[in-house]
Amino acid sequence: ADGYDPRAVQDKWRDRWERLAAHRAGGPDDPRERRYALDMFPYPSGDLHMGHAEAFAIGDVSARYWAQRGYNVLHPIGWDSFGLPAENAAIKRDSHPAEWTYANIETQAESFRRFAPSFDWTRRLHTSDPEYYRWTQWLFLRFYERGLAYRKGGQVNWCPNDQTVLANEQVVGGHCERCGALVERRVLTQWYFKITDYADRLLDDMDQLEGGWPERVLLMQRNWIGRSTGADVDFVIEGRAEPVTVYTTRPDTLHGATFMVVAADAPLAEEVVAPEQRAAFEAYREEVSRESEIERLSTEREKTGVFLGRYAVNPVNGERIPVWASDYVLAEYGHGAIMAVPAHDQRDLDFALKFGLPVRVVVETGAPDPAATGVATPGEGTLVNSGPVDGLGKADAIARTIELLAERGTGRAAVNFRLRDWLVSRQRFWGCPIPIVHCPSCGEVPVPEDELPVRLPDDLRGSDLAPKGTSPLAAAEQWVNVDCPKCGGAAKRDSDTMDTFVDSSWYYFRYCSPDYTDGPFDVEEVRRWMPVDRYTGGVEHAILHLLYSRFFTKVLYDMGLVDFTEPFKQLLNQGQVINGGKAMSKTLGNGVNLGEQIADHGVDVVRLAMLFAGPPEDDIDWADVSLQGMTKFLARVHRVASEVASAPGADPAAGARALRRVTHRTIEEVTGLVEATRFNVAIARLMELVSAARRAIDSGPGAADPAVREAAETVTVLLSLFAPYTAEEAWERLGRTAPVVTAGWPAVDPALLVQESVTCVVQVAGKVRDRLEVAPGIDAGELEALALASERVVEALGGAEIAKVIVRAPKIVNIVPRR
Ligand code: ANZ
Ligand code: ZN
Repeated sequence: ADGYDPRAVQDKWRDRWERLAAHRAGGPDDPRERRYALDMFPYPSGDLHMGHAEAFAIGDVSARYWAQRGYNVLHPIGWDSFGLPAENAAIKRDSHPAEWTYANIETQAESFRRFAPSFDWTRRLHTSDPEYYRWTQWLFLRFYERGLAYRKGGQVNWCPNDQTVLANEQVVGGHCERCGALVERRVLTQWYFKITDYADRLLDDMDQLEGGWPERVLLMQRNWIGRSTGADVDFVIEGRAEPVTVYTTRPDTLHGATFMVVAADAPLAEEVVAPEQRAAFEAYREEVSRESEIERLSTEREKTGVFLGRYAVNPVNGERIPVWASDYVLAEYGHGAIMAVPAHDQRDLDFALKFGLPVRVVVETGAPDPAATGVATPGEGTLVNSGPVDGLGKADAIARTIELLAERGTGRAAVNFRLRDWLVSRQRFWGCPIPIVHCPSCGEVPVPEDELPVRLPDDLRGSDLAPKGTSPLAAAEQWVNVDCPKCGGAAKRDSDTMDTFVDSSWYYFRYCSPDYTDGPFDVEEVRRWMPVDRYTGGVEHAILHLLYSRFFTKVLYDMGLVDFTEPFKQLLNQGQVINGGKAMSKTLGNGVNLGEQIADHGVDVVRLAMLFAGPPEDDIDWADVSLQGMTKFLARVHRVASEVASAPGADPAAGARALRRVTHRTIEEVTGLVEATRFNVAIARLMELVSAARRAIDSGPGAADPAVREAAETVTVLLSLFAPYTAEEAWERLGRTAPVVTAGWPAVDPALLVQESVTCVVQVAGKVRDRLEVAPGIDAGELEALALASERVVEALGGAEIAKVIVRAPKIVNIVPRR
């Protein structure tokens, strides 16, 4: 309607930006201060979708803002291109996973070009390129040398659908995070990264992230690491030489321990069970092995268990307590056994009431008797029935009990973590091969550095890749059989590949020197660019990816390769794009296609709508978004620029002062709002400035006024963060020859921010009689004179004599008449 079509100008500007290399990061000699704007790199699962568009629109605002502020900005892009979907697609299409992967990458790259985030395309990387995974393997070997990569046998999570193991982190509520299948437990030998060695540092270093990361993400990380403090207590088991150690957070309640529970699936249960109870125990254990993880962890479920026919001796009072096995105690936490204090722990109480075991209160909390109510009292109180700690409060009783245990050598203070080591091996093809050879005489032998990368074979396709329970690589004879690097004898390559979270744990280092061939990154370049100033991406990565990346950074620090311990100073989690109040899904049929939105409305309209819909952290309901409103706004900007275009440029100082004040206040405010990532409010301020410029053209000084040009130019530069194509077009209209992406951020004239007048209230005998507009710096004498000269004041006084004049410049004058 306004003769401006945001879609029409896209190709023209895209080509020009690319010719200009407008978004390329400066080299080592660039003297400007540096900023690193990082976006979570995409997985090439198809074309870009609405979620990508939102995340990358948000990330781009920071990058463009810093560039306009004169920083040397690094804003790279790449692909997280290993992973299962590519393999599944290859099986279905009888092709190689690379075909699907790289075709999708090209599709996404083309969509990105149109969507125009200010990427430095020269740094593009793909984690599935041998040039990249060579260094993933190199890092694996460094971890191996440091004892941080190791193999162990044990129970693992197994997805029966994807036919591969899963890390604990990839099991959500007992189901495979990817495909939703119910996860099984299997005993297998697998590779792990020893992230537990870093548990304390991963927690403590979070102090550095306070303020820069969302509070809830820090909380999620803390809970995931799950540091708990308490004591290890040794119980002698009758008829067994070794004592059994239990971990407890409440050593103060030791006198209330009335039985012990061992995890039914822990080797310990098998060891301690008495001969006459073995049959019952084995039947129970069989039952437990068929239960899913969800069932086991449910608190709703009735407790189950079996007596093991043994007694343990409480080290503080010599009391004999029965030893049971149950599924509510986990084999892999603490020592896989607990002392049960039913009065003060709900799980233990449920168990005691079910099996008729005694309940003894040892902490008087004032609440009713747990044995009668069925409700345990875990809170604070005074110790009773507890010998030497009677009368103490919880904290003192904990400290005293630990002292007593330590004196007798039957216990000690202890710390436990929920965090487990990171299981990194996967029995799938499309991932980074593990650079280890297994030799019958030498054992595990690292692949020599000069033989990296261990490349994936390119002749496996289709059904060669179908899940068989072992890696498809194990069946690739040519590939798997090698000479041992140490003894030269016949040996086999490790046929597992790495979890793709390994690939993504270090890609942001690689961006600093993507073509470097002497190591995973150029140490100097990383020193220059990192840590990342702002990392933008989805909250679904709040735990895993960020925890692993933090772990990698600390290992690199310990290796002396980097001089910082946290990779991301600031984290910005965008919300989701939903439709009609619900997440988009095939079943609901409420999906919105990004390509269609862009074809219908243009890139700028889609970007602006996403940024204007609310704060970046909030979900965007696409059903509530007004694309027409955004189109109209951009057309208004375009029209203002066009009308001003015909007017000659002149010194803005000569222009309408009121409009200039609005312009400069807008610059000031938008600067603060963008810094604080309140992009939606920043856009609202721009809309107000456009309205002010419109009014100045229509009913003010007109389009030829230099202040109107100043307003139009300001709008254009500020708008370039959000709607870059329209901004570029308007800038050209305004007669500027260099593109707006190189314009620089407008400077604020502080004189125009100063309030020019304030309202002074004039009272006579306490009643407001007049209001005067005065200069903020007016002196008391001048203000008194002005007030006394006011017609309304004279009228109110009615000739009365003045007793007193109280002046509080510049706001109040109070005149007191004589009575
Ligand atoms: C006695 C006790 C009394 C406990 C009481 C709690 C309250 P967090 O905080 O998660 O570390 N526990 C220890 N090992 C366990 C295992 N393998 N499986 C299930 N539960 C286990 O929890 C530590 C508490 O969880 C420990 O403290 C223990 O129960 C239980 F009034 O010991 B407590
Ligand atoms: Zn050998």
